[in-house]
Amino acid sequence: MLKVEHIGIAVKSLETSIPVFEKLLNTPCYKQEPVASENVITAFFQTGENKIELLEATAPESAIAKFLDKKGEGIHHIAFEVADIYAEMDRLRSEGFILLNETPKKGADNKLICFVHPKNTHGVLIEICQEIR
Ligand code: CMX
Repeated sequence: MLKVEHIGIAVKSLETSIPVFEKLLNTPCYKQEPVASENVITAFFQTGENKIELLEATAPESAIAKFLDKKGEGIHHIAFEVADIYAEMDRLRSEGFILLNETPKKGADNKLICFVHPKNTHGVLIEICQEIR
């Protein structure tokens, strides 16, 4: 994997959390983007070569709504950039990891994404992502 691309943080409200992260990171939120297929709205901050993604649920069935109910606000996933998401999915499958989608999905910020189940990664939800060119 090439680098940590972003860290996803589950929040109850983008309206209240964006100003906090703008102050904390001393940089403006550069983009808000809904991802309808995931029932979330995202907000992005650039920190050096990595990003922070805030995630607010837009429906009760959203993975973010379930996470907030169970664990409360906090780090939701770590996303790694990969050069070839199809090859990386094959590699992870062959190593016995459980992928949460069969084929890459279109995620926020112009990315193809795939999630790895946290039960095989010591409780950390992992995303792999590749920029769509
Ligand atoms: N990090 C670590 N563990 C997590 C987790 C997370 N983000 N989300 C859920 N879990 C754990 C739960 O605590 C639970 O653990 P226990 O079995 O020990 O209680 C287990 O995973 C199952 O959780 P659940 O609440 O029953 O939830 P589901 O099985 O319905 O779903 C998961 C869990 C990870 C499969 C689901 O959230 C998923 O498919 N996630 C990938 C998609 C996603 O997260 N989308 C939102 C972000 C989209 C984006 O970034 O654009």
